Amino acid sequence: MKKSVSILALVALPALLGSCLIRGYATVPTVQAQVVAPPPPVVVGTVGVGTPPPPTIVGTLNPVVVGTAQTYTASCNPNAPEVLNGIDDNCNGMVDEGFVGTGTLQFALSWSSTADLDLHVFDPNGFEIDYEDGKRMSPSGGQLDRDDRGACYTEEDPIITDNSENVFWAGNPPAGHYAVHVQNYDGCNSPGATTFVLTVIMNNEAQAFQATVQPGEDTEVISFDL
Ligand SMILES: [Ca+2]
Ligand SMILES: [Ca+2]
Ligand SMILES: [Ca+2]
Repeated sequence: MKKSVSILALVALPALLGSCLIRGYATVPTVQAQVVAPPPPVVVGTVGVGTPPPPTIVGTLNPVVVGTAQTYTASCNPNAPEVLNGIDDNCNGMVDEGFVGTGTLQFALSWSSTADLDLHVFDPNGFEIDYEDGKRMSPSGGQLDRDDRGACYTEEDPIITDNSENVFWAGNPPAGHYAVHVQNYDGCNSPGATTFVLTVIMNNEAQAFQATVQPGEDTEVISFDL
């Protein structure tokens, strides 16, 4: 009997509650929703705006003189115009900017005879950058963008003679060992030794070296590790 009562109570209770709930819903007042516009986004930084800073090599340039080269202090004047001559005329840590490529790492060669000197840069991967076709640009990003043939130029190969050559990395050069050679490819009416200046620039800081090279001679001038 108790079970019957309990069952009846279970059946009846939801009905009673349901009716209460239905009446309760009917009395709930209508809520007027208010749509509020979200606040405008706040710009915290300037990521992606403007020109990114140029890459900077982490490390110190400490070239080691391999042969008989001497350190060389080039004269310059901050008020002087930069001209194409393989020298940093205006003391801004870039050689011949506006005429040749500059960057995080730059090698500039200049000389004063009629000889045809050649700049050779060996990068850490063993790639030799020089004037030859297929060797002017290394897979690591180094590039020889100026070759000069001294007085050996011909009508078929009329290269203006400013006695300067240039190799540069616009981006970050690879870490490792670098070696720089200068070759006197042909004296071109200069039978004796030719004096040259090799300038190395890293992060706009230049170091220069002076040496001589005989016609037909190839001399390693400096090497260093980055
Ligand atoms: Ca300069
Ligand atoms: Ca110059
Ligand atoms: Ca040359």
